[in-house]
Amino acid sequence: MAYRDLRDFLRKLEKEGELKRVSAEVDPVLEITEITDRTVKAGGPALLFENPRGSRIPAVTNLVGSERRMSLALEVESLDEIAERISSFLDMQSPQGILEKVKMLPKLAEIGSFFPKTVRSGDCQEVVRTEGFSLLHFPILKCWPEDGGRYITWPMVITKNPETGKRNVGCYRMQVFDERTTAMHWQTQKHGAEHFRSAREKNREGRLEVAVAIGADPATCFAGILPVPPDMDEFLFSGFLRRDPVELVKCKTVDLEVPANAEIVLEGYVELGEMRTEGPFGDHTGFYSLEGEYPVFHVKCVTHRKEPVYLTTIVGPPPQEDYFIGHMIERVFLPVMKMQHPEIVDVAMPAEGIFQNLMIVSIRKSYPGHARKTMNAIWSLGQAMFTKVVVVVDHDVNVQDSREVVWKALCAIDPERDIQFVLGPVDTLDHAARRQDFGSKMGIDATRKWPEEGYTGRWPDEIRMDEATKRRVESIWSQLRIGASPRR
Ligand SMILES: Cc1cc2nc3c(=O)[nH]c(=O)nc-3n(C[C@H](O)[C@H](O)[C@H](O)COP(=O)(O)O)c2cc1C
Ligand SMILES: [Mn+2]
Repeated sequence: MAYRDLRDFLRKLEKEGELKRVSAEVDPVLEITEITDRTVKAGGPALLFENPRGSRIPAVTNLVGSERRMSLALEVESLDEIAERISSFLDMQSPQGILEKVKMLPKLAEIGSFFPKTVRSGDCQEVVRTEGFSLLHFPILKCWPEDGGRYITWPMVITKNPETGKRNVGCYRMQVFDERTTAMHWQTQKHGAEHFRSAREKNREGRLEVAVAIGADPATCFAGILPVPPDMDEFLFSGFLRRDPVELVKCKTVDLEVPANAEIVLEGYVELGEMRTEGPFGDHTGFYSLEGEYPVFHVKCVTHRKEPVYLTTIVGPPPQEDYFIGHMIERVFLPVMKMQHPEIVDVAMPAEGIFQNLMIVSIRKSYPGHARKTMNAIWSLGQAMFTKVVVVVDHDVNVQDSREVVWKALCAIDPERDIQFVLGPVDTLDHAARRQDFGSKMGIDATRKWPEEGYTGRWPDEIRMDEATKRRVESIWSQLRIGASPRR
């Protein structure tokens, strides 16, 4: 059974010993960050701050900041289960006979059942305020000392593509300017930014309607973060993840729909001719992203549940909660990558690589130059385009083990020969790039080199003891009186 809403999931976490209530008064300015940062890094529980200073609304952090909670969020034993579900859909062949067609029906019906569903009313509209509301009533965090202000960090920002009318959901941080306005941190290549630009092209004086939902069942909350192709509804994907459609209600003042089970909704618009300085913000790179010019979101209506809970997350020096979300995305999208590029065996994005800096890919190499083909594939694959360093290794390297990768990859390269530079779009948050949004990327071909690739030597075997010797030593180990056998 899918979680009904955020509180349903919180109840589950509490039952599992995965939620701590903090009743002491703590400050959303810096203190909640420091507490949360320590808790994530210690592998600790989700936190429900019941008395954030200056607000009557409780705040939740570290909701899915561990593998266990991520599995609970998606109601699986391990993330591989979701990958298998995806594979089973991707594997569907065109049916040969009537029997096969009939067999396929349940699967097709299942796909159909994931589409979001519009319902007449939703808990997120228990309270509707078009007057007398203030963003300052919510326990919105100022995360790090040099931050430009308070930031909403886990919103689902909903807009419609002005060309196609298709919905987009994105998680873009929002700096609170005052009671009714925030920044809208649409990074250049993101779908929200595309909507903004295409609306502005039509009419510089116009507005783009925006709805922002905060807090819902976990799979719905992931909608904003999932890197799905443009014009594909993120809520459809959330429906797939939760195995139950996302229910949506019409907003009160804008022509958009929001998850009916959301805790809090902000309705309003972005003025297409208006930009304002946003930042700095202590970002997931572990550094501050500096001030920049971004659109401004004007809130004209706030709706919420009767006693709303405010969901937020911290980004900063890794690992943070976003590492676990990114890792989930990596596992879930692996089958999709494999379908397009069947040589891919596994991929890993270690926490220190902050997603955009490092991707390690293992491949089953079957032709000369295959590793370089894979790098180019990564750089053309949605948001993986940002990957600053792609390391391609052979299929027998365990990419999930960074030590093994450092050892084997560095042994396998002749740097001048095996490193390739390309120019292209880079992440807006990359402070080292020569220009914002534009710079170089590097691919390292750390696979065994073939004669067909110009390698004239003989590639050595990796050292492994033979099995007979291992068995013999095991059998006499205790007689040797060395101590417990260090198993390999
Ligand atoms: C906690 C968190 C905060 C994020 N903040 C931003 C942000 O401020 N701006 C941005 O463009 N992307 C941000 N992202 C990344 C986007 O949510 C992500 O790239 C998403 O896929 C964008 O959706 P889109 O492809 O529909 O544009 C954030 C991600 C997380 C997990
Ligand atoms: Mn999108």
